[in-house]
Amino acid sequence: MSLERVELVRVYLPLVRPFRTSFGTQTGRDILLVHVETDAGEGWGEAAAHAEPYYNEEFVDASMLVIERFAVPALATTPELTSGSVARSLARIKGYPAAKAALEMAILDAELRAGKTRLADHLGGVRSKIEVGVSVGITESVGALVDLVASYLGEGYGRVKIKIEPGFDVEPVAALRREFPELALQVDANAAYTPEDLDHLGKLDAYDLLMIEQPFAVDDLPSHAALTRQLRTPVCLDESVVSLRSVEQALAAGACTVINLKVGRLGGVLTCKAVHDLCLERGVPVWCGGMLESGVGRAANIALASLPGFVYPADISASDRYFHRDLTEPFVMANSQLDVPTGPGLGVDIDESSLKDLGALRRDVTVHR
Ligand code: OSB
Ligand code: MG
Repeated sequence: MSLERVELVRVYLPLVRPFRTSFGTQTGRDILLVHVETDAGEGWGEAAAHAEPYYNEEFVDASMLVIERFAVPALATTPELTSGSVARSLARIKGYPAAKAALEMAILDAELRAGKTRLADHLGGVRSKIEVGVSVGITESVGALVDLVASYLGEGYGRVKIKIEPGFDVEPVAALRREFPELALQVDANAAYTPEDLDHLGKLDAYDLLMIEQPFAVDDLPSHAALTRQLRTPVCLDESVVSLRSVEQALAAGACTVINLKVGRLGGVLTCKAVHDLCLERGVPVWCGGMLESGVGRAANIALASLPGFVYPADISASDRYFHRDLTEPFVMANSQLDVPTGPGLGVDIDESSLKDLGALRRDVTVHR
C-alpha cells in the first residue's frame, strides 16, 4: 500500500477525576491521534504517550516531532509498505514506542477495513468479551480510597488496581482487604521503590494480591528477581518490558512471573502479539495494561486482550471512567466486561463533532515520496 496523507490530531481530554501515581498527578490527557490515508483507504491510530516524560522517556510533543521528521519519511520511502513491515521500517529510530504504535495501528486499521477483517480476528482473538478492572489513583486519605473503590464496585467493576508509593502502600491495602475481603486486588508502584524497600514490600504478601506491578526502577531486574523469590504474590513488570528481547531477559533473570503488555510501550499491537505468543508458549501469564487512552487506543487494547494468553483482567475501563466525552462511540462496561468491537479494523469510528467541540488541533504532515 502507499501512504498518501498523514494527519496529526492532538486534543486535550479532561479526566473525570484526577489520576495520581508515584510519578505525578494527571488532570487530563493530551491525546495524540494519527490519521492516515492510503491507496487502500483511511485508518486511525493513537500514540498513548503522556504530556510529560514521567512514565517513560516519551512525551507527546516529542512523539509528534518524531512522526513528522523521521517516521513518516521512513514509511513513505518503504517499498511495498504493509502493517507487518511498519515496525521494521521504523526500527532505526530509537525509542518512541507510542509514536511507532500509532502509525502501525493506523495502517493496520486502513488495511483491515479494506479487507473487512476485525483487528481481534487478525491477531487471533478468541473471546467476544474481555474481563476488565479499574486502576485507581493515589488518594488524599485511606478513607477516600475505600469510598472511591466502593463506588467503582457499585458500578460493577470486579477487579481493582491501586497505585502505591512509599508512605501509601501497606495501610491502604490492609484497609481495602478489611473492607472487601473477597476483592480481586492488585497494586502498581510505577518504579517508586528502591532495593532497600525489599523487606517492607514483603509485608504486602499477607493480603492475597493478584500481583505487585513494577515496584523497582526500569533497569533494576535484580531487585525484581529478589522480590519474586521472596514473595508468594506474583511480581509483574510494566515499564521494564519494552521489546521481545527485554521479555526474554526478564524471564531469564527470574525478574517477574507476570507481564503487562501495553501497545504504546512495546511499539505496537503486533509486537505485543509476538510477546503474547512467546509467553503463551512458555506458560507465562500476560494481561493488557492501559494508558488512559481514548476510544481509538482502547479499541486496539481490547482486541489484543481477546487473545488466549491474557489471563488477568485488563486495565481497560469504560469511557465514562476516564472522560466526559470520548473520541469514539463510548465503551460501556457490564459485569466487569467490555465487548470486543465487531466492525472491521479497530471497529470504532471517530466522532468528528467531538474532536471539533473539544478544540482538536489538526495538522497535515508532508509525505514526500
Ligand atoms: O502504570 O499502568 C500504569 C496510566 C498511565 C500510566 C501508567 C499506568 C496507568 C494506569 C491506567 O494504570 C490504566 C488505565 O488506562 O485504565
Ligand atoms: Mg503500571
